[in-house]
Amino acid sequence: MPRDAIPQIDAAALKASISTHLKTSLGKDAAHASTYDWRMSLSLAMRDLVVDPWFAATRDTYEAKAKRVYYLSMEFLIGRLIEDVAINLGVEEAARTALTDLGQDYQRVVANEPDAALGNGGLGRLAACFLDSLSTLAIPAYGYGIRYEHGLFEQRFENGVQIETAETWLSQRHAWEFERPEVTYPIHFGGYVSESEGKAVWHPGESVLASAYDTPIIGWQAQWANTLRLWAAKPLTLFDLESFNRGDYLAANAPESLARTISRVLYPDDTTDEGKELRLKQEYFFSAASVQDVLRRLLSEGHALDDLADHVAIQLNDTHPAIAGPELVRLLADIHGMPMDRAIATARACLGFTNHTLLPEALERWPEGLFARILPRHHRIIELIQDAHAKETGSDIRIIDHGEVKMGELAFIMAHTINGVSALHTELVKETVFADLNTAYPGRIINQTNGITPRRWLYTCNKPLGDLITETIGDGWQDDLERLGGLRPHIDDAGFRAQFRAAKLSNKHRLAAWLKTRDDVTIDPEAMFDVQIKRVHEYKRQLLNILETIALWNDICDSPNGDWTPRVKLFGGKAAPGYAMAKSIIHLINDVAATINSDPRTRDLLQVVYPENYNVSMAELLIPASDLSEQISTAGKEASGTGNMKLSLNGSPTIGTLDGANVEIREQVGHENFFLFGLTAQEVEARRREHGFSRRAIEESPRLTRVLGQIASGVFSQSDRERYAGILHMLYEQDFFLVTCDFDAYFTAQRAVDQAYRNADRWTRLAANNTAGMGWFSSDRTIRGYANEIWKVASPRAT
Ligand code: GLS
Repeated sequence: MPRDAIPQIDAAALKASISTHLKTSLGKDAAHASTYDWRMSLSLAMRDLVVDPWFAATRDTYEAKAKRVYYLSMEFLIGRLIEDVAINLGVEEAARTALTDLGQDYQRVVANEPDAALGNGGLGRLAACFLDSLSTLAIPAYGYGIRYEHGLFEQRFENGVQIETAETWLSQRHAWEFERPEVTYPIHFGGYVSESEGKAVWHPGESVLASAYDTPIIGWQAQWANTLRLWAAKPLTLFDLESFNRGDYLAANAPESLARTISRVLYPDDTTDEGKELRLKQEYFFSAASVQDVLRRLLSEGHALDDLADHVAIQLNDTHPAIAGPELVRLLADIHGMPMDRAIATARACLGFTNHTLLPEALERWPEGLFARILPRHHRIIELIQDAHAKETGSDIRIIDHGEVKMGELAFIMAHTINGVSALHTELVKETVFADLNTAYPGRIINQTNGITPRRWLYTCNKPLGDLITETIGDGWQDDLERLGGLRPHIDDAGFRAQFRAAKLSNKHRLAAWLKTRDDVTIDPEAMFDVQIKRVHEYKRQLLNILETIALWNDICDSPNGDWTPRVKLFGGKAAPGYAMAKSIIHLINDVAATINSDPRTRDLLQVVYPENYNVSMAELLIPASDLSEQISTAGKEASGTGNMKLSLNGSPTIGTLDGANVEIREQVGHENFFLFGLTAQEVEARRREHGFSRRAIEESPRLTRVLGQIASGVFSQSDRERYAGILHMLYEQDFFLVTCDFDAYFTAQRAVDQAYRNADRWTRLAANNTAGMGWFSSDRTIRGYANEIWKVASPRAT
């Protein structure tokens, strides 16, 4: 590795660079600079340091003619970058000192950066962790996505009800990106297709321009940097001068507003498919721009299109970019003249597809009429793909079926490899959503269990624990996480356990202080911090958690002198704006919080806290401070989960079901260090078929009956008996996610947690065994799996 590419900079040099940027890039003098000005100056000074390793990586890739990975994703949930970049460059101390010398507080400056929230949840954050690992492993790669003007909405609570407002991260300059005005591609929609001399010609109805913005993604110790290329939609013609001259100003602006709409806002839901025309346009917009970019690069390097798969691996992050398949076929066949059959085979040889969910409502389907109107040529190409598939396999599975274009089938048929995201999920993919296609193409589905980057999710966000780990087993675990196993022998050492406890406690104090400052909420760091942070969805069962909270409250009130374990139940997460049931669950949690938190009988024993606007930065505070990780989804529904990995890695044991990656976490950390409860995926399926199962479960549980009675009688809703009628009706009549059936088992498991927590020493062993056992869940391991088994790529730096 060219170590000389790694920037060497001390505090004095960094300070000089920050001052120069303040003056020449921000146009401010220090006396009048705002926190924003300092933050931008620091970011630009650090961005300068990223450029050399970035160039070196590009040079090495070109020289080695290395194969590149192209990760196509509608979402990249990045969060803040300052600390991430500082840590990877190894300049955090220098930055701290430089800012202090300049009279500024590093932490305040860091906190000024808005989260880049270009994603909804796990799927988008996974993409961000993958970028981190790709750079750390020095694998040549591009992330391709959309430069949304507005990221995921901001959440407020008004009387407990979620209110959404637009997010505005781009109202300030984005410090990390480089605009590439020269990298643009026209993207077409609509119109019609004509044939001349056996060649199809697409006459589009409207067109926009995709314009590139590049953010360098620096890897661990600045050995390598890849590019995240985000596309912004711009008008092909900025302005309709003729309309303007006629005085029709609205019409004059039409081309611009049409184009800007496409990259304006992130769809705020990842588990339901809204089937909206704009969404299809977004998907095609970024897929088409990316694929054109890939081919341009390939040709500029002098490669032949026939050899595409030797140089290019395209990964489809869920079905959202599935249209990249037909687009690639269109470019190869229509534009470059490749015979259709060969174009299809050539495209397939470089496409991989990751499935991230079994929820049927998330599997994208488009009304055929809409699809054909917006993408007439692709509609025809998909028919040809379908014919080729039928010929090849003799299977009658159709991509276009009953008037719908099915993107799951399209992505599957166009990919050489399909992967699930945890062992259980992959088996269920084979048995359920893609059972028929699995028979038609045996062996095409493989597993790649998700992972998380330990740089952000331990080393950076949890300094106390990181320091203890380094002190105990030495450096090097940050990019070789399996070394955490070396902690195991130390867990028997009382001194180590005391330090482990102290690290956790200091993180809890930090969270408590933050809550006090931001929300004026007081929590006791000595209490157990019981944390459920994730999108709010029925299948994730925040409802189960809050019902158990009410039952616990009842029990404490009934036996005030019992040996109770003080708990703070922390919730964090947003509901999709159109998801009424999820919003009602949020309302209930907030209502229960208001009631319980003001009860003097239980004040010191039970508290419910739901800070507004959960995001990546809040996760970085909550995760290190957590004692207990709630992973309580209905078995068979959570494809993997990644929050489960972050919490366990940070010494927070799981209470959870046998779902997603929980299964593998439990294997790795040891069954005795995991609080298991609930029906298995198979039992869930069987139970659902039993008539009246939820009524029976409620009848059989006096605790649950009482809780539901309290909600019905308005105990938590100022006597409003109607407020939660929807939730109650759902639980009694349907309960698709089996909240009622798992209630008692969950309550019992929670009491086992209480008991374990009361023995501080025993709990520390549990927590430390979680940290020690989580090495396998580094996203470096996951990316190695993709690189070897799907992409067939290696680092040009590999010796
Ligand atoms: C998701 C799943 O719901 C998560 O279980 C999974 O961890 C994540 C990344 O694979 O993908 N699928 C989805 O549509 N949104 C997700 O977060």
